[in-house]
Amino acid sequence: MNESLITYQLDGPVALIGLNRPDKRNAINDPLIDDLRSAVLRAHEEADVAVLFGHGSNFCAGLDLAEALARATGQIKPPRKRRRHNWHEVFDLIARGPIPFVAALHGAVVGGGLELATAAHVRVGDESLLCGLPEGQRGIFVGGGGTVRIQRVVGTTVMTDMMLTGRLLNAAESLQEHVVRYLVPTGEALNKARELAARIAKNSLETNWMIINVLPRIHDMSHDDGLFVEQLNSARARPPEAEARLRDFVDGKAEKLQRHPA
Ligand code: 1HE
Repeated sequence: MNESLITYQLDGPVALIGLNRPDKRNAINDPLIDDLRSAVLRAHEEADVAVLFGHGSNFCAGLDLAEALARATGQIKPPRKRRRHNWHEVFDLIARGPIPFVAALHGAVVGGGLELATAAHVRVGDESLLCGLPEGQRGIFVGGGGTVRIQRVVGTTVMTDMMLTGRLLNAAESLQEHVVRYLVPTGEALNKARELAARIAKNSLETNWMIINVLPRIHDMSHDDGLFVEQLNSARARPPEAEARLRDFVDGKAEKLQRHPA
């Protein structure tokens, strides 16, 4: 893995994955997507939760427009064999893999950056946040799953407006439109994301898997199919881990539920 484009660090059960191209505002080019893929697969192997963040003053400026131009003008030749990793594949590894992802967002989260962010399961933003979909201004279209994921998060009305008018969402609007669930002071998003990741890591890994893999699929099913699939998965949540956790509660050894600050 090219350590300069993606940083990777393991902090107990939590993998910290950082986009590390701050001079280009973490714009996503082919080498970065390849390195991101490697980091995500590594996290799948060795972590229970991952945190995704951006180095520098922005989370991610989206598609590398210079690389896109070079490709459009034939300066970058398409590979003879398709080697380039597809954004859909990599973002699906995040969204539908074995472990939850928490995204720490700040500064620009635009275009493909917003598509990447919405592949994560829990999103934290700070007050510097600015979310946008400037594809219309660049003469291109979303290609990292945004029509599916961003539309689901913010709804058709908001996404259509963002794309047609170029409207940017500030931090408060990003919270209102569910782009983020947590809003913290500038500079605090990564700390908050790590705190949430540590909390998520205490859950049953099996239940975490079901939350991130079963919920989105049931969302797309009919009422009847959804209940059926819920029943199957409910029956999966069996011993030994469930038994141990249930026994801890019955024996008074389990942590009591407590309110955490939002
Ligand atoms: C870039 C990119 C980029 C910055 N590709 N190089 N994305 C966009 O349309 C967003 C374009 N970027 C911006 O609007 C601004 O850069 C920001 C608002 C994100 C940040 O502004 P600022 O003032 O902090 O930085 P800057 O001076 O504009 O940029 C610093 C450098 O990063 C500069 O390069 P330099 O060599 O002149 O220093 C910029 O060219 C470079 N840079 N953003 C390439 N995106 C699969 S479909 C997905 C479709 C999309 O993602 S569309 C959205 C594209």
